[in-house]
Amino acid sequence: MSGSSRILNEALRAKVTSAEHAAGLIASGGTVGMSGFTGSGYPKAVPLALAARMERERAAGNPFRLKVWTGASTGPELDGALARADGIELRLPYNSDPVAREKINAGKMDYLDMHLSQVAPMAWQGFLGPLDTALVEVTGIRADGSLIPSSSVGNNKTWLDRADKVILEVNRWQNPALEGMHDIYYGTALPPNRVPIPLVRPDDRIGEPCFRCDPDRIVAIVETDTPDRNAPFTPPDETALAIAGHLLEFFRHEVASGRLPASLLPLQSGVGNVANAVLTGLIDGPFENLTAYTEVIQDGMLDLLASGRLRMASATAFSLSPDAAERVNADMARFRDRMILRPQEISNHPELIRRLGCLAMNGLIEADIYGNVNSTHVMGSRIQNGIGGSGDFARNAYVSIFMTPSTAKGGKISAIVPFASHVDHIAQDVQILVTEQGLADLRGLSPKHRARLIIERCAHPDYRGALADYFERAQRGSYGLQTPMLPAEALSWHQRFIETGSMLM
Ligand code: 0RQ
Repeated sequence: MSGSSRILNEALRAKVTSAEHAAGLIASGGTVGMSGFTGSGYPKAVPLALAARMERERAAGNPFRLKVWTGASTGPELDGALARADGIELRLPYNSDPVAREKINAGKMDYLDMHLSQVAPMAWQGFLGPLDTALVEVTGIRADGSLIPSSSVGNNKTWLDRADKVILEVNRWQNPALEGMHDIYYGTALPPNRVPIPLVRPDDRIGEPCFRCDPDRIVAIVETDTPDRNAPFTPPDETALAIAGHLLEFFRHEVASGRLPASLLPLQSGVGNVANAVLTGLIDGPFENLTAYTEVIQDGMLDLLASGRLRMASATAFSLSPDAAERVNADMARFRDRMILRPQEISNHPELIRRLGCLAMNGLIEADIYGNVNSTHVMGSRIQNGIGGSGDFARNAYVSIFMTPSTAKGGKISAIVPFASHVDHIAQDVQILVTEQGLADLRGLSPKHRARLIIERCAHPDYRGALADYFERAQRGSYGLQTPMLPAEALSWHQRFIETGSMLM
């Protein structure tokens, strides 16, 4: 594909228009399914035009609001701009934009935080209501009218199939060599017609490289040339390196004990400092021929691919720093055959994750002494981001690992608490807990043994004594002794933080 236009289908080329015109085709009160996952592949021009229109309409006394569905997080031109214009009535399934987060926590925007694998099936089941418009970024349009996906796949196939009308952004900034990297599976169906998904290895291709889309439903096409939101990458700090060290030691031990093969099992990794440190650490580790069956390809994953340690990576999106994005773009031909981007209902499919035996590694906000994990809410009520794919992977993983620094906010918050103020992952879904202090292998342990190990291995020394004291007293004064608890005290650490700005006594 070359030349000035990436729209090789003549009939569709006639639908090219301005972002303002395209935004004018979207009616207030409707639902728009947008592309975008972890800051990649989201539409960049029409949402800005929509936000400008929302501001104008609001000034004229006609509030203009939409329900916005995506794959996961997007960028400031989408979530940031629409939230600032007070234009989002309901948002699902994941958000990390700071402006949108403030609106949600101020009660001005409804937010439905969902398991990422469940969004497309629920849209098909009809539980989420009708979908008026699909607004999807693509890399190009082939002569036969099929759409070359962009740097994320997310829920785009479902939005393109389900929406009454389709608006496309064709982004010239996306590397044309993305063509052929995607695997769009068209075999899903609702029960009772659902059949097994024929994927048995992370590198299996079971679908098509492009999206199909009925050209009659495409009402507008906007051409853009704008980069994805690529957040700069901070090198791992001491805490992240310590967590990575404990985890790599655990993997070595599991291989030596015969519980994991020498090439491990397909890796799933969250994003962020700690996850990147773990992936970087694997470059120097003894493991070869690794694979990844995960949600996003981030910097560390790319380094691991470049080192040859990682044979291939399957995901639904990229999430790269500007440097890494440049490296991928410059060397796409080399990377392309070793990366597969799939719809998120396949990248995060519980049945596939269980069958492939993924090693799931995710971050957390807090864990309690029994290993219940809160991934989403600060002090039980303030949403940070959302559950994302962590639930899809954690419950179904071969080994479910959660990792975090043992404190937050300069030591004023303990990440290990008597009782989690919100629970995303119940203790049964949390097998390994790691902080910079150490690693607790919770497999096969009853609640009281889990508590002793978590306090001893994972808690920060500033909080360890208070946790041990709470646990001892709970064993004497609890209503029952299966999972000892003092209800009136269990959330007192959070209350103290809310009142004094610190959990420290
Ligand atoms: O806040 O940015 O204001 O300083 O949370 O925390 O330590 O930088 O860690 O980037 O790994 O994020 C759980 C949020 C961790 C993430 C979470 C504050 C902390 C900071 C970020 P600031 P860190 P991370 C599949 C997996 C759910 C989705 C998921 C997440 C900010 O991992 O969103 O797992 N997970 N997806 O200060 C108060 C605490 C805190 C706290 C952290 N106990 N109390 N604030 N913070 N702990 C992959 C994808 O879905 C892409």
